[in-house]
Amino acid sequence: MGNFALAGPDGKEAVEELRVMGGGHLGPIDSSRIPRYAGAATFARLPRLDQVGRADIAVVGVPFDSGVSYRPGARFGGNHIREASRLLRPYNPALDVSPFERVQVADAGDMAVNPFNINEAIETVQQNALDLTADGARLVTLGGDHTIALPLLRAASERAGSPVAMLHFDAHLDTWDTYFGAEYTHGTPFRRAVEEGILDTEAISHVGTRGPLYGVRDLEDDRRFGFGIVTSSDVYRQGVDEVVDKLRTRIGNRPLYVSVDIDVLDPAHAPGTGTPEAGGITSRELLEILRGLRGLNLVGADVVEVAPAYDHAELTGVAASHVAYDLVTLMADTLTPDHPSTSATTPEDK
Ligand SMILES: [Mn+2]
Repeated sequence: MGNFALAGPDGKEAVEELRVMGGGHLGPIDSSRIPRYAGAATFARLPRLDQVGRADIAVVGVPFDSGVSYRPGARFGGNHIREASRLLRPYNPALDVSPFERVQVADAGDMAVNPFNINEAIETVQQNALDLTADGARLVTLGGDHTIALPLLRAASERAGSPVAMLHFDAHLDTWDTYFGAEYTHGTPFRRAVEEGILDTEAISHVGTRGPLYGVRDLEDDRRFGFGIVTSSDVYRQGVDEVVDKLRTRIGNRPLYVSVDIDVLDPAHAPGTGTPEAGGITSRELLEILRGLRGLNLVGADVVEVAPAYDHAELTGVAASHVAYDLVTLMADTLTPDHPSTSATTPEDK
């Protein structure tokens, strides 16, 4: 019998036999039996949502970049991240968690958003996010440009039943008011979110910001909205542990949304993005900060602004896929808090 990577004569049945199973959950395609580079890509080679019926965590793409102000191309980000995620393995040693065994994780495919009408696209993302979370699933969204964070936050706060805390990893504030008179763009989602009352302004922070602004007023406005700022320089000068302590103190046990604009990374780590800025954090620093969020009530997350046309050697795709993997792991851990650790190692021991 030939092993067909996706659809062969034996179709779905054959593929499901070739998946890693654990904890009663259908896991990734077994890469010891079907090479990692074979077949159509889903995130981490996980099953599609329609193959499992329901998921505890759904990874979903939003191929939309009509809100960008500089280089376009993030509409191709989701599939680029999926392609780069083929090398992810099922056990996350940094957190001592096998996320796909803890809970059912599945790839929900892409939302079909209108590229010619930003307002309609925002409505579609919001409605699709509500539909996907109606049964209690949590979303990790692959962008797409940062415009999509606004409807995703609306859905997250509706599901949480309250405004949500947010950690926003980005080179930029994304709290500007308008561009060319447009209110809904990739540089304005978090000002709109504050105006709409869907963020808990006691617990919102930017991490990794840097680069020139229009004026000091940008920072004054941002502070007035309630944002705390950990700049890229702060991460370098204070270090990951101090930064994590500050962030955790501010967030407490609130429902937390994490939005990762891949341009938070230095262009050396993530060249494939639309508005690159020199002097960014490293992918190691980003992953370490994320891992430091363990135990917080992560209700939703996105990884946005991956624009593969500017990528080299899949650098940006690999970074984004690992970020998404750690976000999935944190969420799986949050959803199974009483799960016994498989070893004596805890993050505190490191
Ligand atoms: Mn952004």
